[in-house]
Amino acid sequence: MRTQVGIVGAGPAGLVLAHLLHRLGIDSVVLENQTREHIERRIRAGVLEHGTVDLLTEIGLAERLHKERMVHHGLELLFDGEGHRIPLTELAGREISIYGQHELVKDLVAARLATGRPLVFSVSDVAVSDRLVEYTVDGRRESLECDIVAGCDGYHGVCRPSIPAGALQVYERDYPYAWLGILARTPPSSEELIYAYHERGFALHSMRSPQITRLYLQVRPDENLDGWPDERIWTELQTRLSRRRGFHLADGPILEKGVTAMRSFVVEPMRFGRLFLAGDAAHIVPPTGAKGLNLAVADVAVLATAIADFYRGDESGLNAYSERCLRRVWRVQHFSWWMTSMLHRPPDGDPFSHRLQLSQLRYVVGSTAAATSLAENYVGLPLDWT
Ligand code: RFL
Ligand code: PHB
Repeated sequence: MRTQVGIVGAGPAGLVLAHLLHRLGIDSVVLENQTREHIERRIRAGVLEHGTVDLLTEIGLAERLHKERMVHHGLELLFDGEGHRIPLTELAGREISIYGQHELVKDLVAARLATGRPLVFSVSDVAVSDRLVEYTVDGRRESLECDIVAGCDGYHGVCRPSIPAGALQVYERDYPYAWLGILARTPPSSEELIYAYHERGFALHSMRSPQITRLYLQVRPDENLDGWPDERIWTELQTRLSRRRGFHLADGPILEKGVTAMRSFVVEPMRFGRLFLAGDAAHIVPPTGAKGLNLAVADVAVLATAIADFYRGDESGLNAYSERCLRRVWRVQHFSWWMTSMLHRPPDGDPFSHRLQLSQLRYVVGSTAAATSLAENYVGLPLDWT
């Protein structure tokens, strides 16, 4: 089989890239190692930047998103028992949207299938070289020749490891904590997201819809879910989200539970020959800034334009791809690391760090300049930001 662009991975990066290319008249084949059901049920991100929504709208993929999203104009920082609202839209001129990543993936899969172009699920033993992707499907070994391979297969994918060691520089940082996340059938207890700094650890109140709440707790990196029966989760959330005046966290049946590791990770360059890495395959941010999905979309917006130029005989976009993406990647890395460090309790409970964190939080909520900086990064810098 032959195609112009072989796309490995049907997450947000791979599927949005496939659409952008289709609109530019460029053919692609998308290969995914999971089933359609699996990727459409996988609970992950929830916050879409304004620029991400604009791009999806421009390419006709946002019809259901506009009907079902929850538009937010602010968020709350909670510490010392008091909540402080950061008015995002007032400070940064843009809003954010709450829309589950799995809902977006459903929309993207449906739109891809409607084009009639290949999206192959349940592939296995994927092997990637410069311009060739080999894989097994239904017991058959297949070869896909391409001009370009897009490695959109996430952090645990095969594309990045297929690049010879030594060709990539790796930058990474692990954090001494993780997030225990739950999805609960109960209406959100607040209209906006609440990021809470508490002496027992960070907690986050988020949501997916007027009926579904998404909540997170800072836990140890090796935390075992068996030690967290539902009752303990609710008690801990109540404690960390409590405040001096008037707040009640509504509980309800827990629909999903999971522990997510926290990591900052970047490889440079995001390219090896004609293999281009995009999204989580090239970089991971801790979830505190709500940036991973948005960064994946920003990468493929740059890649699609560069590929279109390539087919017009101009390789300069492909040559500049990595550098252009990495500028945004590092800005977002810094923001995500900063939010993470400000809001999580170090495991040793170091009192010096505690005082620095409180001081930083008071500064952010007390200074319009500091709050504006948070707001500008949180709602997302423009897609063409360099
Ligand atoms: P994905 O979504 O991991 O997609 C990669 C796809 O590749 C497939 N795959 C393979 N396919 C073929 N062959 C192979 N060998 C393959 N190996 C893997 C996988 O099955 C998958 O379908 O990467 P992509 O597209 O780069 O998208 C990145 C985002 O998914 C990720 O950054 C976000 O989910 C991160 N994230 C958040 N991002 C936000 O922008 N806002 C948020 O609010 C937010 N919250 C979060 C998050 C991630 C979380 N977890 C669970 C990691 C909250 C959490 C808890
Ligand atoms: C989510 O709703 O899953 C979510 C929201 C904000 C974050 C991370 C995750 O920073």
